[in-house]
Amino acid sequence: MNKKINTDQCNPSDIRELPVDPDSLEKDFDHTLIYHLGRFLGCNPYYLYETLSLVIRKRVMTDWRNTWLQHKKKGVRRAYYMSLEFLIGRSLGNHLLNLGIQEETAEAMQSVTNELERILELEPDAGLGNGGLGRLAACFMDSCASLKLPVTGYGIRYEYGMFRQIIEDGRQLEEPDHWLRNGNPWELERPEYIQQIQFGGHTFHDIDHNGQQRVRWIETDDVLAVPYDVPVSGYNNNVVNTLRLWKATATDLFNLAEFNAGSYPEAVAQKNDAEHITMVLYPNDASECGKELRLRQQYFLAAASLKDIFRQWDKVEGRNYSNFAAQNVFQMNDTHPTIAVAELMRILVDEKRLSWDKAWQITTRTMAYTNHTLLPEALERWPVRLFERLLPRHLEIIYRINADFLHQVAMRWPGDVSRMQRMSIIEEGDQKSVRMAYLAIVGSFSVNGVAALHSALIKSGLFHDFHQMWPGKFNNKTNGVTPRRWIAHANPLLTELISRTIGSEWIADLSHIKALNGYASKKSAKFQQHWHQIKQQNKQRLADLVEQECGVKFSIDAMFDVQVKRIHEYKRQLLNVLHIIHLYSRIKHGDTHNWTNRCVLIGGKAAPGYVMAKNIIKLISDVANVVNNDPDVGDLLKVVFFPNYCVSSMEIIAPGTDLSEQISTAGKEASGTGNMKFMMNGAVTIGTYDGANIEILDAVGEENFFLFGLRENEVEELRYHYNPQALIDNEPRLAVVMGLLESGHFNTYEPGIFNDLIASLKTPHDPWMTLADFGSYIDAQEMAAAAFRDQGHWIQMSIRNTARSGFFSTDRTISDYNNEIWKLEPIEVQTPE
Ligand code: JNB
Repeated sequence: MNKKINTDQCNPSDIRELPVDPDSLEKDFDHTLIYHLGRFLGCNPYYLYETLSLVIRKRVMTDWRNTWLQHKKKGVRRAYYMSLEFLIGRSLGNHLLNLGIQEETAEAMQSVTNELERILELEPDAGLGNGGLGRLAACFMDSCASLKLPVTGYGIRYEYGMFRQIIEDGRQLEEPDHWLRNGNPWELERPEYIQQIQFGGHTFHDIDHNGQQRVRWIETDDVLAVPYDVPVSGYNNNVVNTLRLWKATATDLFNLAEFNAGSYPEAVAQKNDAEHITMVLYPNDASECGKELRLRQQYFLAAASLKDIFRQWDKVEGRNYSNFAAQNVFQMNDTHPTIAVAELMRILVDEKRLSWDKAWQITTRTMAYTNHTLLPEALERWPVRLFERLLPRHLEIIYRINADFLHQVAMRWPGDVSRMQRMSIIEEGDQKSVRMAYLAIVGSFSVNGVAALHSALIKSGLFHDFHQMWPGKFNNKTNGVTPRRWIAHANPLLTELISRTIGSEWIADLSHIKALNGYASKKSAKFQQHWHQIKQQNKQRLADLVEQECGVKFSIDAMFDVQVKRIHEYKRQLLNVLHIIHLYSRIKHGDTHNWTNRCVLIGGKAAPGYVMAKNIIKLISDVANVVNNDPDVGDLLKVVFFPNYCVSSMEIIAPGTDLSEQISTAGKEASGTGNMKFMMNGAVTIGTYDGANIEILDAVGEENFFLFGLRENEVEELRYHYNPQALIDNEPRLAVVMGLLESGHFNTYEPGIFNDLIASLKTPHDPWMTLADFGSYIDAQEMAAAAFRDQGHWIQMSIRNTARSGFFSTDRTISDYNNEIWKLEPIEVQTPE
């Protein structure tokens, strides 16, 4: 046999790097287009994108293979990032940047197009996530590769990603996102690593031939998990990590029983049931849906990934698990994959035949949990009844974990029955359920929040009892974003200016960006002029996109005021609308002395079942309509609701923004990451004292940030005597705005449609206390407007924001995870001669 066929014996030097000079790239492009795709230059341009992706994919193969060989060496400690969401966006442009072949590729493509950009835009976004949590996972993967850390991502290959948002008559409609319709050149199917996943059935307890208790999980309905690998290239370092995404399919035996009974179509139809598991991403951001299919997805991911890890472990180490915890660590992205705690116990106890205590030791030394939200509606609870039916063995295991845990609680706080009830993993009541966050905390050695305030609030509030019990488990890891995608790729003009000025080390190590600070003072007029010119060009690029998508003309001399994020009451898009109405009413009253022209852009998706969020979209659209079509308003104010906000639109939006709106009710936004993308691109923030805003404020100083609103403790204090009507009565500006809104001025032809929204603002029980911050928000907006009129000063603020964004790189975040939780060694990579 040819020994090269055996991948284990494949030497790194066996695989040659393919050449990346323009000439070779061009030849390979022509060759691939004709001989692989069977198409020619005049074809549908999508095929040009596909061809170029295949050509570039070949250029990552060698490094991918070499990285993999390093990871699987005996004794290498590895981490696994488990997430139901990876919001990757586009890949081609990102790989060109990381491989350092942007210019070569542009040159190679000259005969096809002199605008490589147009080809990159044909790639559909991989929208396998909702928002912050999913995009964070993608930024983390980028930083792990760039830091050479042996980290593998595990996720789900949804057939349909995040829905496409259509705005019709000001209302959101959802369209399915069949992103895989034309195939995906960035994935590699690996049927050789298929896993079989069990569901349902029942457990069978007996004694084995050694007289040991043994449990078998039998008569299950099984599905297959097929891995699809996606390469994650590091920046300029020859590392290519792997994101392994699982697709569900029917087992080969799926049809046997029915087939033999003669019902062939019914048997084949079962294949569908299996494939439903990975059909669609649940579009709920920060709210639980409680659907059975969702629990199936969660278990499917956890089980397939753990089996995959044990397959690799057993191959290298044999059936000896004494070093398992020393060499493996799982980071769970929120509670979504938390069933992995019970699954790991099941594998170790039932399949590998370890004692319960040994298995528990291993589990609680390998699992780590990140919390991403304090909102109570986002805390996952699964009915015990559902568990009984779907995962009967796991329910038994969870009961045992809970019994042992409650015993510990009882030892520490004897007789404290109410504490036992509060802390129990099983919630009693008419609908008994499993509290997944508690299972995650009990099963993990590390629990972290995603910004300083959020981590503090977890300890003092949400998980207070658990913090008392295990203070050492709790820690903070402030989020970040990758400067590769969010500056170097999204903002090539600024990238060129920065690198020309301070060198290009900042791309691999964003702490270097602080060298820009020196260019924010009076003496660097030339640099500031360049900075301004680039901002204007980026604003024009955004204005063109806005005109194309919304049919509204933005003038680049106006202040571009932007709020893009999921639509949610706690994020308070309504507060933004109240400010817009305030500006509109000032214009109508002729109160435009010392005016700053503004273009306000709001974008984001509402969960399809979240009625209030959908009403907010309708209100923004209707207000925009009135404002944009009122001849009294003209260029003083423009407003758009930007449809289908996604990763690739943020790549245009962030560089073109002047003012970044981060206006959540204090204590509600765990971190925010959009705030960091804007900051890096030189936008100034108007924001509350919430999430990572606090750390941004800390970095830039109050003179470079428009802070407003109640603090978290003030919000909580005010709840007891919140009186919105009194606020309206005592604040004429608010009275005018509410009057206009209630008059039906923005919904003349649909009277009453905003009554619920208005009522939500006026009730003393408004959890988001929007009106409480109105006055100070309007004041801060006026300060921002005044500051913008002094363009020289504004540019300096803009430069300082970028210059002080070093802390918000995911390279820093991941270094923190690694130093304090994962403890991995960067891998050695062979650099080719
Ligand atoms: C989320 C998120 C949280 C829970 C569910 C879905 N959270 C999504 C966001 C925070 C941001 C923060 C990012 C990254 O840490 O995206 O995480 O910057 O402040 O809001 C969820 C979904 C289904 C069930 C339960 C929870």
